[in-house]
Amino acid sequence: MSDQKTLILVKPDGVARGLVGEVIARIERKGFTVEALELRTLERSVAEEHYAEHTERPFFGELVDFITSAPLVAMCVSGDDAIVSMRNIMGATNPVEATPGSIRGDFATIIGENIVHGSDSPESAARELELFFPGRF
Ligand code: D4T
Repeated sequence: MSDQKTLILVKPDGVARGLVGEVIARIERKGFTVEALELRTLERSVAEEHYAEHTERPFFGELVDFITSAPLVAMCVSGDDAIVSMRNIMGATNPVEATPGSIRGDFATIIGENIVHGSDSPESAARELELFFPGRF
């Protein structure tokens, strides 16, 4: 067990559908803490850096278009093994494979609009938290 911090995003589809409260409720119900929270529309440069690992993928352009299209909610969430645990709460990337009871399993149908993002490793969490909340964590 280790105390971890992770970057969680409620993506533009989740904000537009009014699911911010639902996502936060699940985070808090689990026993995790919201350490920082910001509603913002992402600049293209930040989105491209956030998704840098996908630069060569065919869906990269659409991904950046989508994530910058409207406001999102960025959060730093902390708690015991928060990185893996939040990935479990979110469910599989593709909502078709996401278990019912997970956020994506309960609220999403397509991979391009899968409601939430969560860092996938301690290295990603450190990089992403610095990108969204520079100098704070
Ligand atoms: P994010 O980063 O949004 O939390 O997603 P994951 O960490 O769960 O999954 P990912 O990095 O593999 O994908 C990033 C983002 O791209 C979208 N996507 C992904 C897509 O539109 N088409 C695809 O084929 C894949 C693999 C969904 C999430």
